[in-house]
Amino acid sequence: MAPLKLSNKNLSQIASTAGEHQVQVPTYQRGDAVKEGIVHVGVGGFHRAHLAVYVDQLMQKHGEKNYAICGVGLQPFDAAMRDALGSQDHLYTVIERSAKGSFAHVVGAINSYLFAPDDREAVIAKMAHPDTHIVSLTITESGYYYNENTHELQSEHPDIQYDLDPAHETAPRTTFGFLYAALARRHQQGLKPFTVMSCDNMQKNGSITRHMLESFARLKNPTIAEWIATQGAFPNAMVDRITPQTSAADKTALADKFSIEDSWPVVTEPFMQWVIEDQFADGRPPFEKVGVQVVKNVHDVEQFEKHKLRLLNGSHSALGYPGQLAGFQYVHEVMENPTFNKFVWQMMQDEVKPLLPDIPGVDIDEYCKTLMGRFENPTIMDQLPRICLNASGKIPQFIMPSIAEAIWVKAPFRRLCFVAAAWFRYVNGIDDAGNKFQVDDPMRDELQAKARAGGTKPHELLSIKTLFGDDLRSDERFLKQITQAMEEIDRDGILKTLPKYVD
Ligand code: CS2
Repeated sequence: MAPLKLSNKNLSQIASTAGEHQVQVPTYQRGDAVKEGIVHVGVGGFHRAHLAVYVDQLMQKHGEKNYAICGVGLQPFDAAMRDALGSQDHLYTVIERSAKGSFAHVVGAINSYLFAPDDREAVIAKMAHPDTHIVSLTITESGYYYNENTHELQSEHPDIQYDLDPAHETAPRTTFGFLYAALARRHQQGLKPFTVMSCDNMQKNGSITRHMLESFARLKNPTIAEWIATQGAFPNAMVDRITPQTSAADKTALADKFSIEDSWPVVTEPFMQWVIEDQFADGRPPFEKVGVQVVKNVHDVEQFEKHKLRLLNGSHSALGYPGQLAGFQYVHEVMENPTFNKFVWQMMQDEVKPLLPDIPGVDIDEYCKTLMGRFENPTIMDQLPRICLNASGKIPQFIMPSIAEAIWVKAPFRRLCFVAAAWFRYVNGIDDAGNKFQVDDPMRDELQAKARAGGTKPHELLSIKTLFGDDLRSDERFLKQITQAMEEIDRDGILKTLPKYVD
């Protein structure tokens, strides 16, 4: 049977006449029958496999009608998502893959989509609308303009400077420009501020969002800044679901196996987790009904964040940069190499785990074992270039804090240094076989210039103040270990060096 184009009209037929496998479809009301209580900035694969899936379950199983999602794209490249979703009534398919097989379900939680470059005012108006209670974000680390060294807003950044200009108040570029404009309007209209809910992979993501937005607002209007500071809410959260980039083969497989024609499905793993602080300024959906861990204590969220960022994302970095230099393409392929497999396990067990706090009810060894299984999942085809993307926002979050703490308590960190050294090598964009690859990073030019100037010495790269604090640069033990790893990788390549870092 020819695949059916995903659309409201075809939904029931898709459910009843799917190909080899059954497909679940939304049977809840959408469109004007629901309110769009969440405006989400940055609709990529992760959002569509995570928050939107939780909201879909609330709508499907619990009759939720006040928190459908309006997606927002701020970047020119978001035009592709606008067109894909727009062509299929904002429906899309989530394909979960594991050894047990593939399961597909159609998600209807995204009710509409606004592309800011088309109409910036429409985005501000939507955020300011009384039905909007939450503005959620997956804008990646670089979207926060956070200076890792000073912990302040990069207020001199040209994008921020542009948005601070009163002439651009109704046509901003950055997330903070939009949030500010919409909040100022709500203030003027006597509404409550919406909750700003970061779903990005950053330690203290909520607190950072608060600090950055308040700093931005202070530079615009102290009264609004004060209102945000006292009335606003910025929950911290740990978010987790491995979501590779969708490939052409994924679309074909969906058409062949499930008879669905979807311009942009999402492939993901069965596992999903979200731990969020219960801090909301203007109400929230009953997330706990669909398995979200909503916790009262910010300290608890921070512990979960720390575990996840340092164990999961840190290990991804350990597979990503060295793996790509060694010529691998996918995470599971790197895991199939016995030396890499041991390396990642030993890095987690011997260097990362000892620095982490105990969380009541969490068995950290079980957590690490589950991670190994998730990394080994061959069915999701998680691409190393995805893992390596935007490293300047990742390594300072996922690897450097473990090194800094290990220095402090005099614990081992040579494997972590190997990963940092591999990244320093990676920024040159040439693998161990001499093949060039694309380095996708907002700081690429600066990183490459420093890497060239520094050769096998780390000092030049470590002098980038927005990424690395001063402490690392002056620690002899760290400098010795990272220099050694850089020299070894330069001389022998990753695959010959790696065994030296495995017991
Ligand atoms: C990955 C994450 O991009 C990365 O560095 O480690 O996208 C990872 O897949 C997610 O955080 C999993 O929750």
